[in-house]
Amino acid sequence: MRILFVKPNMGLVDGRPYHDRGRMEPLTFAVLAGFTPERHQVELCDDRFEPVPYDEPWDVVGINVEIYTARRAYEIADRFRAAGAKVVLGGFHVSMIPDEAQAHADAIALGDSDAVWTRILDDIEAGALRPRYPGTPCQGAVSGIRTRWEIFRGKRYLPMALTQFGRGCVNSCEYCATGNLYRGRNAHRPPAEVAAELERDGRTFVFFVDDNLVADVPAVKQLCRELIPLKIRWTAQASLNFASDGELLDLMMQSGCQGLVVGFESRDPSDLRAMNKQVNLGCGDYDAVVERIRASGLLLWAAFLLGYDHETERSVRETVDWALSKKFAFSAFNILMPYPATPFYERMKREGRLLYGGRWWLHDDYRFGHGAFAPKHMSAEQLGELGLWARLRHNTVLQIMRRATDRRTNSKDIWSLLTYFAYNPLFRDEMLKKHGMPLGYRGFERTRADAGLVERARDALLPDELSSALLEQGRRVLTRISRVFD
Ligand code: B12
Ligand code: SF4
Repeated sequence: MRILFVKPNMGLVDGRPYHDRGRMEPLTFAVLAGFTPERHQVELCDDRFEPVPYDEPWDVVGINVEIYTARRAYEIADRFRAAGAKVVLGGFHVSMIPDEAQAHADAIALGDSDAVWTRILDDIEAGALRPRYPGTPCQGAVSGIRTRWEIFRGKRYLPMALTQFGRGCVNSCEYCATGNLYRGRNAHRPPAEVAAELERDGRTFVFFVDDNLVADVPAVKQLCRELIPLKIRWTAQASLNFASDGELLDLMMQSGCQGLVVGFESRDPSDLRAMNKQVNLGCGDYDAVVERIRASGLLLWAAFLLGYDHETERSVRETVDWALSKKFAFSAFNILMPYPATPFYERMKREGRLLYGGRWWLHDDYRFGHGAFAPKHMSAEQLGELGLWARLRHNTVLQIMRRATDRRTNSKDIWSLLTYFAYNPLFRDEMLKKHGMPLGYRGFERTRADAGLVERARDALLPDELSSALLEQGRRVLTRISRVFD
């Protein structure tokens, strides 16, 4: 059979497809390709930068659906179904609220779908496709993965290989889709298998996409031991408790860890409690934890969640000032969003605080970066604007330069400095570009993003030409460095 995988875009910016220059390989499809029997022909279309081949004859179209891409995913699904292909939808959003996706698909796959994917293909061949395929539960070991990165050949992504060690998370934060889908469970691949795969493919800069790499500390220590001989560089997402284990931190550094995305989320203990973020509450004073991490030299990507019930305009400003004082390499100031089927979503529903009829991700009037529930001490509009303000304040030219001077982390060596300068302008540009974007394409061909807001924001920042020049320079050098390692 001819199978097409589609990674949908989010929407249109000023009437044209949003073009994300910071896009990463869609790992999902390298994993599913590995579970596709050899007799089938597999192709990938990344809607984020390629035209969708509607006119070609496909037997099966498999589309990944996340909350921000759901509208676009359904548009694509509907067109392929009208043309006669069997459309299968899967991904986080489908797993959280299956009934919505079912209306746009011949079949949906729920949860981890590795082995299930092979069965779906067999059933299509046998003319016995069922509407719904429950995935494998996240228990025991994750086995059988053979990541086929070759499906990305000829396509342009950031120069890093995505892979996954473990799935799920042992925590259950109120707002998080992962915590709810996996219900506090975590399972991982055999560490030696992951290392062998990276070695075989010669991947030298790796991003472990695990929601929380340190969910199983003994396992990740073993992974680090397996990675040491490979002499690669890697990054990952990890919960803050990694910093309390000296042996873990040492092993991470020895095995090539360059930096971590870490969720600080809030500096207010009451809000951390409301989030059910026990893991952060148990880490003690943030200043002391950050000092410990800084001493190791890791680049930190600090993530904050704005909008919990004690949040005020003032607390947002204080959070940004605190982040700046820590000179984090990167910071993400995400606004709290009600993801369906999470306890936070249900609470907002009970309290009558959901906006856009509770289905913001499909609503004509919703725009990327805007709030979708009524916060306690501000309006949803204010929350969106404060989020944008926080990102801008962290990324003015002065602040980017000032943070770069941290000799213990951001400029501790040439690699760190180049990474810092390659990615800061890139993320800044992308963040501005997509703010205010409508989701999906249909009906928005001529809609502009929040032009006024974004233009004002741009004026407050580094001139575009300079940021692009820095970016290109950084990219070129990084590419050269990665060639040396290859
Ligand atoms: C890596 C990652 C990113 C990367 C991007 C990766 C990329 N290639 O572009 C970065 C950091 C840039 C990112 C950004 C964002 N992300 Co993100 N991301 C992830 C993360 C951590 C891993 C994704 C991954 O590669 N998983 C590994 C693969 C193998 O697993 P998988 O995709 O789940 O696929 C399996 C099954 O779901 C299923 N499946 C999936 N698709 C399909 C399709 C078919 C046909 C079939 C049969 C099966 C199937 O089979 C696969 C194998 O078992 C997930 C969390 C997670 N655990 O998945 C969040 C996650 C997907 N992101 C999320 C969000 C919200 C975002 C952002 C909006 C964050 C923000 N505020 O800006 C942005 C926007 C992304 C966008 N769409 O443009 C949410 C989505 C929530 C939801 N309900 O949909 C998640 C679930 C995180 C969370 N806990 O809330 N993200
Ligand atoms: S620690 Fe992170 S991945 Fe785990 S449940 Fe909380 S927010 Fe989700």
